[in-house]
Amino acid sequence: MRIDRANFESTDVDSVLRKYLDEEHYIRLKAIPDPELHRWIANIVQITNPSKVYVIKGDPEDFVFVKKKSIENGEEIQTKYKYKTVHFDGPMDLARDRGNTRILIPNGGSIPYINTLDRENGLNEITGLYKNSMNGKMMYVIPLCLGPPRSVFTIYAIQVTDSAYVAHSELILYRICYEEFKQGYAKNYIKFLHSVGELDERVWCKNISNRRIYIDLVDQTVYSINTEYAGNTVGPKKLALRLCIYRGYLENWLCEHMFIIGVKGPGDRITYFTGAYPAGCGKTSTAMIADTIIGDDIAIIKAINNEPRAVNTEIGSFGIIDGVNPKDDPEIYSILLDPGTEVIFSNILLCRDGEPWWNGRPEEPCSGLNWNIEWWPGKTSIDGKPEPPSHPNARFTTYLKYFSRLDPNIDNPNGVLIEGMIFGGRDSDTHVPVEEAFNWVHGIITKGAALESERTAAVLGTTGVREFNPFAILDFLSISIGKFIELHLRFRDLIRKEPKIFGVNYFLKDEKGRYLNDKVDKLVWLKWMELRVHGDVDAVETPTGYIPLYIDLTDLFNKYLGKEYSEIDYEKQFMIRIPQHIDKIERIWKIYSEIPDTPVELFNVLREQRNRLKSYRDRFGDYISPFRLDRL
Ligand code: SPV
Ligand code: MN
Repeated sequence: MRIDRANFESTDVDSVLRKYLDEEHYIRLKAIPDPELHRWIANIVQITNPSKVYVIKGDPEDFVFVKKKSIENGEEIQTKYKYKTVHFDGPMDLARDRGNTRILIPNGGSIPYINTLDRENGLNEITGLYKNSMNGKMMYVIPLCLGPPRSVFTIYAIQVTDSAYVAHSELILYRICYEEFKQGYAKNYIKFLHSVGELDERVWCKNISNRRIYIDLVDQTVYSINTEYAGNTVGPKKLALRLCIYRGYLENWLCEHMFIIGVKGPGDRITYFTGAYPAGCGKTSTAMIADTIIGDDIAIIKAINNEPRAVNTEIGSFGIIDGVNPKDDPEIYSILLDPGTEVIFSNILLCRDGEPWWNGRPEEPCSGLNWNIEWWPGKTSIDGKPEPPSHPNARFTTYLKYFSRLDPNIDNPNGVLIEGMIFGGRDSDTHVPVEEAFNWVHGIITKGAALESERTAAVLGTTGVREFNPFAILDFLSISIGKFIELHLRFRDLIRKEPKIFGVNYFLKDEKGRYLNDKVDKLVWLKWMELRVHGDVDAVETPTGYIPLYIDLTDLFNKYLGKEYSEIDYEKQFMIRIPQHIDKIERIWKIYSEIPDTPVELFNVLREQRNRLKSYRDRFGDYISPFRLDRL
C-alpha cells in the first residue's frame, strides 16, 4: 500500500471505515458524498492505524472537545486564564524546516532555489514513515475553506492530523466548511496529511531526524510527519501556499505571502494594500497598525472584472509574539491578555502561577516552563550565553475577529480592490524607509523579485545573514521563481489599472548600528503611500524610485504621531546609498543569470536601474542627500 494510492475495492473502503470510525463519525464522513474522500481516509487509517477518528463539523462542541483533548494529551497546558493555553514544540522543532521540505517532482528534476525530490521516492519514503504513526492516537478529519466560502476565491481543503494542537489551531485560524463538503460545493479540494509520529514523555516528536514535509502537486496533497511546529504542520497555512501558488500559475491569478490592509485617506477614503515581508520583518505589526485589517499572512489576488481583488485565506493570526509590548502594539498586547479571548501561545515562558510571559512584557520574567523545558532567572544555555526565557519565534494563535480594526470585508466573497502592493525586508544599509516604484514592471522586478532580507528566527539556521527572498515567498515556491515573476508580469494584462508598488524597510541602521526609525514610523509610510496612490502628494525622483518630500513627511509625522520630524532624520533615512544599491544589483543579477527561465524584462529593468545609479553617482557622488534631488 502507498499513502497516495488505495489498492482496495470500494466495498472494502466501507469495512475499513467501519472498523476505525464509530457510528457517529462514520455518519459524519459518509454524509460527504465523495467516494474518493472515503477511499483516501480508509487508506490513511489502514496505514497509520489511529485508535479513533473524529470528523469535525465545526460545532462549538467540536471546539471544546479538541481543546480538551489537547490539554489531556499534554499537547497544550492550561494557563491561569480559562481560554488560554500554551503549546511547546520541543527545542529541535521551533521553526520551519527548509531542508526537509520538498516539492515532489514526477521523474525527478531540479528547480533552482527549490528543494525538490523525485515523486516516487518521496512517496515511498513517506509511506514507510506513516506506518502505524498514529498508533494509540486520535485522528482528526477537518473540512476547511481557504477564503470566504462559495466564492470565486474559495479553495476547499481537508486536513487529517493526529495532533489535537494542530486541529485546535485550525479551528481558530480557518473557516470550517463541513456543510460545503456535505452539499457538494467542495470540488477540486486540496489535502493535508499530518502525523506527529512517535512522541516522547514531554509530548515532543521523538524522530526529528525523520521530519519530512513533502508537497505533491500531482495529487494536490501535502504530507507532513515527525514535527509539531505550526509552519510545518498546519496544512491550510504554508503547506497550502505551495499548492495555491501552483494552481494560481496554471489559472492566471496570484497566491501571495501577503497581508491585506485598509489605510484611511482624506475624508472617508479607504485604500487597500497587500504587503509581502519575510517572517519577522514587520508584516504583522504593519497589519495591526493599519486602519483596517483583512489578513496578516496570505492573500489570493484575482482579476475580477479587470480589477485586482484580494481575499485573506485565513480568519486568524499565527503571529510572532517576541517583542509585543504595551507601548508599540497596544491592541495585540491587550487581546493577548484579555481574559475573554481564545489564545494558544507557543514557545513562550509559562510562569509557575500560570501567567504567560514573553519578551516584551514589562514585568521581569518569572521561573517556569519554557521551550527548553524549564527556565529560571540567570539560566544559561550550554554555550554559556543567557538562555532567552521565551523563544524569538514564540507565537500567538488567535482570531482576527478580536481586532477592533477588523475590516468587515474579510467575508466579502468578491474581496477588496487592491490599489497598492508593498514589499518589505530587513535591510540595515541599502533601501530607504519607503519608496514607490516607477511602474508595475519596475516594482515587480526591483521591489519584489530583488527582495533581500536578513534572516530571522522564523526559520532554522543562523539569524542575521542577508538572504535572497523574492516576494518574501522563496520558502513557499512550488514553481520556479522565473515563472513566478512571469506570472506577475502577465497579470498586468488582466487588469485595467495596476496597483502602485512600494518598497519599505523598517530596519535601516546608522554607522553605530542603531535603528534609524521608531517602530511606529511605519504608520507614516502607510499614510504617504495612500496619498501617492491617489496622486495627492508629489515625490522626489531618485534613481531607484520616488521618495517622499520632506514637507509632506513633517505633516504626516505631526498629524499621526504628534512628532517633530527633523531635516537631519529625513536626510539620514532617505540618503540615496549608491554603492550599496549597485552591489545589490550585482548580487541579484548573478542569481537570476543562473535561473534559466528568468524573464528578459528582469535584466532590462536591472540594467536601466544600474545605469541610472551610475549617472547619479557621476553627478552627485556616492551618497546623495534627498534635499539635493528635491532642489533639482
Ligand atoms: C512565517 O514564518 O512566515 C509565518 C509563520 O507566517 S509559519 O506558519 O511558520 O510560516
Ligand atoms: Mn508568514
